[in-house]
Amino acid sequence: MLRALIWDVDGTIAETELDGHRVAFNLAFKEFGLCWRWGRARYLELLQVTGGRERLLHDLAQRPPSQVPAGAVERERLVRALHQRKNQLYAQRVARGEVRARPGVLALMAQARAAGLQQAIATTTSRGNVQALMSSLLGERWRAGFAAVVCGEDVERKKPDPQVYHQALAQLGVAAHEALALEDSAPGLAAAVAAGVPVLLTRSAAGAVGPMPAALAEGGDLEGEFHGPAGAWPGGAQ
Ligand code: XBP
Ligand code: MG
Repeated sequence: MLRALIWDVDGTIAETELDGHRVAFNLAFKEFGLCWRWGRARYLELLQVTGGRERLLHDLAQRPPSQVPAGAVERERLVRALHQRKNQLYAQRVARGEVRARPGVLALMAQARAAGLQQAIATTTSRGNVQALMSSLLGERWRAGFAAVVCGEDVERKKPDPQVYHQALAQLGVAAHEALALEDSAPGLAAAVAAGVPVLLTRSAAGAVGPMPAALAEGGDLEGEFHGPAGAWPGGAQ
């Protein structure tokens, strides 16, 4: 029996990546006097690396030595400062209402609550970003509607590692097969599947490309039709 919905954040609840985090990163680079800019195509490549700080470290490792601080400590310090500033700039954009929920998300959250399902968040993003987005979408009291909120700071290994799902399931007190995950990306899908949680894949602008047979069902926005081995869902599920 289905007892809980577990929500990914970036790409699933809102299209936060290309016009949210990416733009905030570029603003932070500019403020720090760096000539770096991440275009949309480059950012789509970089999304294979989950976590903003990890993404930045990965990008730095590919830059010519003249563009990055020589020492590992200095590099780490720069990445930390850039990531912190990026998150401030991202939160400001969100607070100005520049990031909206994807179609069908708020309706499904309300339906799940009315049906007595528990809800949780299992994300790679920082807690401050989750707080900024969810309070912008649902109001300051949003946290009361979620039995568990597991974020990037809570795990040692980010998605595609299943740790974030293991923690969410433990806090919800449900078995993996009693939950349904909503994910938009390959690393998110892999994390949920590795924890044994079935996934409804809601493809986003920055998320999954190509066939994703590990998903229980897949589609675009949540208000549309989903398809899986059992047929179309929710319209014509067998
Ligand atoms: C997606 C991510 C995040 C965001 C940035 O997370 O990889 O890292 O791009 O957030 P999910 P931070 O889809 O699991 O929500 O900069 O705070 O890491
Ligand atoms: Mg995602």
